[in-house]
Amino acid sequence: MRAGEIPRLAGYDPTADADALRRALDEAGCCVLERLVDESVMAAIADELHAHRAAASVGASDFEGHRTRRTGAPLPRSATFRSIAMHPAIMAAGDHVLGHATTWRFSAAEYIEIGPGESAQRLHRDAWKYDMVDFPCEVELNGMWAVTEFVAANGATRVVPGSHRWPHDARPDPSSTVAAEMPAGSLFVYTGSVFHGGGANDSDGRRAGLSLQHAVGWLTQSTNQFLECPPAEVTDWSDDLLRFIGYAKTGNGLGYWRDSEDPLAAVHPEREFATGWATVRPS
Ligand SMILES: O=C(O)CCC(=O)C(=O)O
Ligand SMILES: [Fe+2]
Repeated sequence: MRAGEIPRLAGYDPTADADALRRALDEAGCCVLERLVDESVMAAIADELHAHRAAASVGASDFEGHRTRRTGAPLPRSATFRSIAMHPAIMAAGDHVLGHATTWRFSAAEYIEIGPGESAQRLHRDAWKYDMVDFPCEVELNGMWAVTEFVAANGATRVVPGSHRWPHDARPDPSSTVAAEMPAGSLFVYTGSVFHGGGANDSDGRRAGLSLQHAVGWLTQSTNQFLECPPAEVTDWSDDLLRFIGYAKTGNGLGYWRDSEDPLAAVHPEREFATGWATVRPS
């Protein structure tokens, strides 16, 4: 791993690559996992989401991009996305970066298409969304699936490897970024404290990616999962996925509902769940 470069793994083998992934996240705050899934998986997700893109937001702000289309809610809209939302590489990265919290969970995902002529997004830390609090720990583990190939010319995410260790008031120079270039089906994972931003698209094609956010269980999720994935519409989803998107208690007295009930009981009223909100984590 060289300073200033994005560490890379050829896919992710949980036995052989776990240490290298953890080292990459510690030292660079990011890693590219090349060809983690077949391109056809990405194509299937794009197909499922394209049905919704006509209504999606374009150019809502400078930050969101005036030539960038953002289609939300891939979890309820794409069964294929649901099948990779808990990919072992994501779980390993999240456990490493956010394992200090009682639980960490899915926060949001967005299908981002950067169109020709788009300029570079302002460099930022994703964790700034939390009122720019200077947290003493990592609070987010995020990612970007390459739906199309990502190259510098078409707007591959720009990143400053190692900037997760910079002080709170440090700001990068755009010339210090490198492009997270990767073939379709690859995943770029990065912590909420790494400076990055969407790249300028100087090509004549679209750059499509699926942006992922995950956060510790004690922070608000970016998108409201209980509105996007309401109980009556998720009865056939796995418990693991439901827990992962927020149907779970966490911390010491967070996430319960009504009479100290387990939120999963809202999806499955026919099943028995333990009640009580105190101390999920053994002391
Ligand atoms: O589109 C990209 O490459 C990055 C987008 C991003 O960082 C964001 O919207 O927070
Ligand atoms: Fe970002």
